[in-house]
Amino acid sequence: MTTAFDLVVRGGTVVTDTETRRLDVGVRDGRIAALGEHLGAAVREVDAAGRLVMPGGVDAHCHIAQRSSSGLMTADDFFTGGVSAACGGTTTFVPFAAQHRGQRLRDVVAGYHRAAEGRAFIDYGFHLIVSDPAEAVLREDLPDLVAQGCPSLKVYMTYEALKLTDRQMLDVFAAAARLRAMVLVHAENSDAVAWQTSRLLAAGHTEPRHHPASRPALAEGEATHRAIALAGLAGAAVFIVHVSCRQALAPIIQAKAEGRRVWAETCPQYLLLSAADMDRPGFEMAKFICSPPLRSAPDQAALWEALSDGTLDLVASDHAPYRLHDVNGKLAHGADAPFTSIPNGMPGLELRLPLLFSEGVVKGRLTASQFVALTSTNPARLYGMYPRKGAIAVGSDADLAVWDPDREVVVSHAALHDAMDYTPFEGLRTTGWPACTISRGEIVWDGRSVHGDAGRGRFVARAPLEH
Ligand code: DUC
Ligand code: ZN
Ligand code: ZN
Repeated sequence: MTTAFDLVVRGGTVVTDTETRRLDVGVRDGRIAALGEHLGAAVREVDAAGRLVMPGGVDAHCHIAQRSSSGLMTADDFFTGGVSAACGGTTTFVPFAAQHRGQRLRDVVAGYHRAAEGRAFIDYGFHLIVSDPAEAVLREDLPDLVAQGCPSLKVYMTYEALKLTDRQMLDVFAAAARLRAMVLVHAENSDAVAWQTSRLLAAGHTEPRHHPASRPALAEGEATHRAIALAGLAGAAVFIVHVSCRQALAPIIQAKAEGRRVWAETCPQYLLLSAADMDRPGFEMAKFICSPPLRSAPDQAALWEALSDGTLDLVASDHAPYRLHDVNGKLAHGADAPFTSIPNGMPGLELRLPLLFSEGVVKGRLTASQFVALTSTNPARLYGMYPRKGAIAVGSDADLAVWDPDREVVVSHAALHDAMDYTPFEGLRTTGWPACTISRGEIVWDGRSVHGDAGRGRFVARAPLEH
């Protein structure tokens, strides 16, 4: 008997960013070949009765095989990070190719391609990080890299080794506008953070618990306003990453009301955790050091509202994996190091979808279609991958998260698949978990085991913005 399909996901409820329907999904040659009721036979079948069938997650912000400016390598590479992402329902991610000063961006990206080839487990792209916008970088490297499928770059307004001046930001924005590239901005006022930090240190407040106070919400709000203003002056599209507080939401709301080309994300840690979570014994506090820092309950409420009303466009993990008990991680400067020298960031690739589903959809803050938009369709659209990614449509890559909406899981790092030694969400009770993850038609996670080899993931050349 000849079979029409390589794979049919049968009897599930397909959820896209716009609709929810009972449909079978037929897959051939890694792509969706048919959608309909009672599709014909397949070589392989996935019984999706009682499941939601959603486009595989697209994580638009994560740090993989990235060396920090102080020389630390992230714990996850393109294999471990990709496996972890897949086990959480994510089938594409876009980590950063991070330039350090003095480097040519083209050489940096070539290095990240080498790190990914032969290791990648899921499909991937690269955002660029520009810390040295030298003339050759803006005039030669950037146009080439955008043409090669990397039409997005991040700039920092803080951190001595990374930050750009306002004038440099204008140069980058202008170059990006010419190339129709998206500029992602880490928005915190560097001088305000430095001033506040020196006051805390002078008072002897060096423990990790003081890290949030050193990076005030006002500093994030001011920088967000400035980034949007500078982007507007240069005619560029701007994306504010890891929005954590009401002060940063305010200028985004205003800019969107004015019809400006401004988009923004938040991350599960800002929705679910607060500075109060740092109240732990000893060095354990360091698990929660990230920048911008964890904020307050009213900020969490404002972020949920901003997800629901469209002020925020997507939820990314900002997976920045530095192990807790590791001299190549949070312990780089010892257990008594001041908060200023503890590596910033926390893991979150695998839990991004389960946490947002449980806290968002199950608790009634988001519809299932909003969940799909925020975790898959919007990032695919904004970063030039739609409808190849982020869609359940004939011709799209067969990237699917087959979701068990009822499965209850108590989060435990022991059950996760990254190369980390902790999760900041340990012990959290969740409802909804991927039953199966399909990447280009291959079942890479069946709810118990991982299937597939390092190197199966492919680079996704992304398209620039349409205008
Ligand atoms: N910014 C990020 O995007 N991730 C980790 C730390 C930081 O400052
Ligand atoms: Zn950042
Ligand atoms: Zn980040």
